[in-house]
Amino acid sequence: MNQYGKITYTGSYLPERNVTNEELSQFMDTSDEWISSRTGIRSRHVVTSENTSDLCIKAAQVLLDKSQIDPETIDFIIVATITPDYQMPSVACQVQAGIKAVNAFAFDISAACSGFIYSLSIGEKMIRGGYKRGIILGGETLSKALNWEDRTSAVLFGDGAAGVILEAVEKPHLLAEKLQSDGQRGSALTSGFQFNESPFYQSEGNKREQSSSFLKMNGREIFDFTMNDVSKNIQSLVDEHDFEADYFLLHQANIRIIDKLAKKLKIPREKFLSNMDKYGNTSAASIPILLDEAVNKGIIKLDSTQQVVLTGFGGGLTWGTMLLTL
Ligand code: B82
Repeated sequence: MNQYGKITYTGSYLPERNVTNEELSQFMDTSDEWISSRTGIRSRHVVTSENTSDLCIKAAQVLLDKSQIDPETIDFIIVATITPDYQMPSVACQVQAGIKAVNAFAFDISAACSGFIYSLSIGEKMIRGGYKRGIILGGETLSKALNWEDRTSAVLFGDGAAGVILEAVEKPHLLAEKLQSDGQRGSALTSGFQFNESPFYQSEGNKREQSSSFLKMNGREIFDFTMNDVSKNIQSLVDEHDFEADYFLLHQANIRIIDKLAKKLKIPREKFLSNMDKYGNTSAASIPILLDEAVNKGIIKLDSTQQVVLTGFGGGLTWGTMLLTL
């Protein structure tokens, strides 16, 4: 018999330390007015001693506590992140060890702010292929990737982790998806250049490239990308499937992106959930944090027939939309 993936639980973990715009303005030339009027962000959580794996293990532990699932029954763990502790082992393998999911296989996905959408898509295919149960997480510590002397980018991001348990059921819940990438525009949003310190490596660029190990973004270019490519992606998928969405959960980068996309798609703004005021842009973690918050508030009900659109967009460039029924 065919089987499909269904989201059965959501969970999240935010590091304790909360930093307001006001606090940033004490050591950067910025202000609450400047940041909140341009971005909708008022505060963000940042790590003071934890790394991405710590946040992800805590989010996974929340999922296990809520569901009372035995970690030995988890078949796979996928973590979407662009700020892993190490290149190797993966954060997903660290989570496996942390929660003692001894029977799982585990790997990370690198697709920036689309990472959770890509990972959920992959996880759902795993279940269609026969696996029964997986944990899909998005987790980031962007605070370690930022140039804290750059007031235009450092104020935008925050740390956090969240995710879902995905389980096999008989009916499809992921109804349709459209994932896209455009590597040609990769330079619009970059982070974490790894330079080569081998004695054989002679590039002049090696030193200059050091500056670009920080997160760098061309705000105008990626903003235009959301208005052109991301809006078309959502519109075409929704039209193709005559989808009547109750809610839209988009990557939380900037309140103006949400406002303008709602207008462009001619969809009531109230259908777009947002929480970047409290968390800033948490990259791959933003959609699952938003989803968990909506579930905890009772706005989204996991055992309903609600129809939900999830859309991620970010570095790569990568973007993608999923149509779900809950
Ligand atoms: S901005 O271009 O500087 N701008 C327009 C909204 C402010 C007046 C800007 C800012 Br500030 C913050 C984010 C963006 C943006 O477009 N972000 C993204 C776009 C596509 C994909 C990912 C992101 C992201 O920030 O994660 C623009």
